[in-house]
Amino acid sequence: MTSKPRLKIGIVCYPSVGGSGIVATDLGNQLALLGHEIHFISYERPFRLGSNSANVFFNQVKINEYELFRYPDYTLPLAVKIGDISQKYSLDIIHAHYAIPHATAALLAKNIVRHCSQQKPKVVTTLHGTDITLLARDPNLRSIIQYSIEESDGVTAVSNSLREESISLLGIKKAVEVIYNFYQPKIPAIPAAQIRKDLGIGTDEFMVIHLSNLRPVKRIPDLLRIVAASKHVRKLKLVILSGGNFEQFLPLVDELKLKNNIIVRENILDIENYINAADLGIYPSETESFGMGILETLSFGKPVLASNSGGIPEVMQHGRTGYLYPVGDVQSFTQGLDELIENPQERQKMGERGKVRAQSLFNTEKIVKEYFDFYQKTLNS
Ligand code: GMT
Repeated sequence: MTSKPRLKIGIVCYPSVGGSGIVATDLGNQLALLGHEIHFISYERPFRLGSNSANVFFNQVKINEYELFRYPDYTLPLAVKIGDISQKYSLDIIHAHYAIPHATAALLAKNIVRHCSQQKPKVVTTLHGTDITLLARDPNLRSIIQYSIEESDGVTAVSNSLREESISLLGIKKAVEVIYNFYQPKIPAIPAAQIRKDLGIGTDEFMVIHLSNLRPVKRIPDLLRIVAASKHVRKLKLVILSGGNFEQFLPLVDELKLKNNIIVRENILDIENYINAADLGIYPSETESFGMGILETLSFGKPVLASNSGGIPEVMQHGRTGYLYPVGDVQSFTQGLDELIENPQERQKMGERGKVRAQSLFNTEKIVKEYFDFYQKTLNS
């Protein structure tokens, strides 16, 4: 960061174990390492945000529950907090991750700041997926999402697929730039053999990994059915690193007689140790604008079976880094799983290709630079 300006950036994101919050946190951390001043704003400390460092600050939004209001409101106190932080630290950029309520609150904050001071922060909004694919279909939310996108100073989407869907679904005129997600794999600190032993997975067993928040869009019942239908089910262990409660799936686990095949770990931070110990990843989602779990799995040289849907084909390639199947095609997923269980050489080749692809297309330095350039472009517009 010799000649580049030091920016002051507010990052507004969800703190929970979801892709958008994780990407926002990693982006903020990386920008801070480059010398920029980063102010996270959310109702809780983001999941992967460590303690405050020299350039990283967390600002919590407090919500009051007034008896007068039947439902507590988050958007207004969020807007006030963004405005306060923006004025106090003279933010250059307010980067809202997820259209609502973050972009909406950021726009309100920008107007408050302009009203009270000479400052003119720019609002950058990153669309992450369900803010478009799910919520923009809701007539109660559609126009506010449309407005929040059109009024942002700069808009990005995490894949071409999401960009196209945003434009066709909302008819927006705003330019939407695609900036892919990135992942900086940490070096596993625990040997694969140790992790497998701790999980109770034998050396002759096959470990499938799945990382997600278990929402309906992830099609967890399909995941369970794929494992249950495998002809190698007796030596299969499915390890789910979950950001949600798995209990709702226990009746199906029982029905499919998978009690001894499933290992669930919640809110895991050292995902690298688990992915590194796995043989393959499965992601049968209804759709993914990108699929962070897929990128994370590829990054450790593991092949992936996933749905041919949304932005997933931009992240991985059918027949090269794993296999893509139509959504819900449990039978084909199972065939692919069995094929790769039986063919370790092919698995290794695919895994290596996936790792190279992850490192070259979705590496941290490249993508963080794209965001920085986008901030500069937006500031100069
Ligand atoms: O995975 C989720 O459902 C959470 C959601 C979120 O907003 O946190 O993830 C979305 O954003 C991620 C980060 O950009 C993408 O990797 C996910 O594909 C996307 N989820 C969907 O499109 C369903």
